[in-house]
Amino acid sequence: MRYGILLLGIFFHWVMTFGQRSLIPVDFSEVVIEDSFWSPRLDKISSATLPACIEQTEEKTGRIRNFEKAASGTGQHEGIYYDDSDVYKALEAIAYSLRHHPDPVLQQKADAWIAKIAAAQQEDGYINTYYTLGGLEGRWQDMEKHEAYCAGHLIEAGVAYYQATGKDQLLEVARKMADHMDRTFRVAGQHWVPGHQEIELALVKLYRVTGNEKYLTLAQWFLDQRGHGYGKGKIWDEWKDPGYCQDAVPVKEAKEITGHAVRAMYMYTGAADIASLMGDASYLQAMQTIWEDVVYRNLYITGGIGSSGSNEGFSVDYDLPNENAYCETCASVGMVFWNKRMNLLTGDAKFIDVLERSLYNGALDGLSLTGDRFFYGNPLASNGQHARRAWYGTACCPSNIARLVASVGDYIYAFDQHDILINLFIGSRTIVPLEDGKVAIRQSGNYPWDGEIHLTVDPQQPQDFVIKMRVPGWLRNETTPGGLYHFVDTVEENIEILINGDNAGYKIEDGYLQLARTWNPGDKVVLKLPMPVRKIAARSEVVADAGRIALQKGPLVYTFEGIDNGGSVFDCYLPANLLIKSEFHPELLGGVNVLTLDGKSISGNEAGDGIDIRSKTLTAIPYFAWNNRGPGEMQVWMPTRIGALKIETAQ
Ligand code: FUB
Ligand code: ZN
Repeated sequence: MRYGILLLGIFFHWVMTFGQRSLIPVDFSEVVIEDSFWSPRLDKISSATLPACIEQTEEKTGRIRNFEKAASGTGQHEGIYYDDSDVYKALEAIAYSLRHHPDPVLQQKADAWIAKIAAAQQEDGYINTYYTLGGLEGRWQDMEKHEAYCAGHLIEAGVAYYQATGKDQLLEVARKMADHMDRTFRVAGQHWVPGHQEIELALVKLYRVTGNEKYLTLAQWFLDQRGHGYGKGKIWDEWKDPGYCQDAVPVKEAKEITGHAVRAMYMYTGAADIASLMGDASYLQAMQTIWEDVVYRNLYITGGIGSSGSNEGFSVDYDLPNENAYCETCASVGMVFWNKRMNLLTGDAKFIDVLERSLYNGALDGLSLTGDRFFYGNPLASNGQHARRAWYGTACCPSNIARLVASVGDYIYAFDQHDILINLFIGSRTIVPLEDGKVAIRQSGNYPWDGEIHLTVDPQQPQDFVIKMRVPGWLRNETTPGGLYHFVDTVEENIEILINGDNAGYKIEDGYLQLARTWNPGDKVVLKLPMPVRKIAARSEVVADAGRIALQKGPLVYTFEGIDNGGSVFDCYLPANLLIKSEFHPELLGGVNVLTLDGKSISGNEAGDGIDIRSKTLTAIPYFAWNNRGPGEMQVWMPTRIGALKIETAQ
């Protein structure tokens, strides 16, 4: 049943795609993770992050009580109007985690929550505890109120839980809500512009799993509602700022990124899905333009986006402050979603380069190494005022990073009729159903610390196809597409590729090393990606990074934390001709690579009429691992000259 439905979805996918390039993702449920970097993180999600989310959702806040009350029709809503979404996102994360860690107790907990959610659903399919408890007459009035957003997260959870467990109670609740929205808006011809996007991408998932085209049509309908002045509610009537939720112009006509970063990411994720499934090139054009605006002018080196706290989103081009960076965890998670879809749509590896940057840096930073502390914002410098927290009033980030990490299997492989794409280098196993037969793939290595990747390719019998292994941008001397950041030096290091022990010829196309041949059962590929430490500078327009460099090795951006550097990092700079030593420290921060370098520190001299410059050995750790030993000074972008030793002050 499960595979029948899934294959039906894929069939429609092919049929509707026509001539347009569109790849098929291998989803988390088909991938087994066996990786020295990610497996312990998946373990932490199940042993620490999910218990933390469950405790907060069920005991410390009223999120589950809201469903109980809505089912019984008595009591007051507790919390914020979008709190239902956190329950759904936690369930989605549980679903992904169950796939790796079967856990009957956790599954019982999820089943119990799902029963409560189902009991809270109205006869007509509507579900939202804020309005059920606050008065159903108020529903679907204020488009900012996140009803469709919560519905979207319900759908994503229903699909994931079904994929992970085969149980469809939550999926049925989700379908009923989707049907309710279809009747209420599209069929009735009543405009609705969701103030917070999410429903669009979720409906595409519902379409993929059910094969029911109605959900795809509704997804596109929601997308096409935007930009025509149909918005009603706080954003439009009080703030008079439709650009905040990307509603100033129709999606296909958008030329620049505006507004709230998470809303934008979720919307463009849905738009890319729709473009790929509908074969509609006009969305693609708009998204290429917007993507360039984000990546060429508004991206942090960590892959984070949305520098401004006031709108939780984008400000003007190149405004990328470090200490005051907002850079919400959810926005980096959204970058991962969107860039995956852009890659599927175009087959271009540059999107995975950006995805990888956001995943390993901006997003992963949102989760503590213990798994139970979170960052909402992810600054690139700190005076000691930033600390990870157990939870947030608006708690979108904890369950978002939980579901991303637990579903990392979603981002490793993609395929079309005769091609298998290896997008991320994560130890894992999967079976890819190519047109001429299934191919088992096994990947191993020690990424992100080391660039040697081993692949076993196992078709059932000799078979012709192409394996496309991504050659990361950082190896092609492209720090980020578009040149917002560039490597200070050009490194000419050669990739090595061995097939069954012999050096193999290759060509690189669209950022992929293409291995076309007749593959035999058990063929072995070894890819050696050199991983030197690279110095990065930003375009001169990025005032916050002027006279500074950042360091990167492989996909990881590094940072300097006070605790490793005698307490202070703001008095240090990196002189020219820097020698950098790189060494793995298994005992530090769960095992991280550490960079040491001969830097300089300055201080006032004893006479008080000048400065002393001293040599100082400086230590840098991967950015994602900072703030796991308490708050303190930190900065990613280090000055290269005394004149740049200016500390940003909090606004
Ligand atoms: O509005 C719901 C969530 O809360 C958004 O996605 C986050 O940015 C935060 O505002
Ligand atoms: Zn968030």
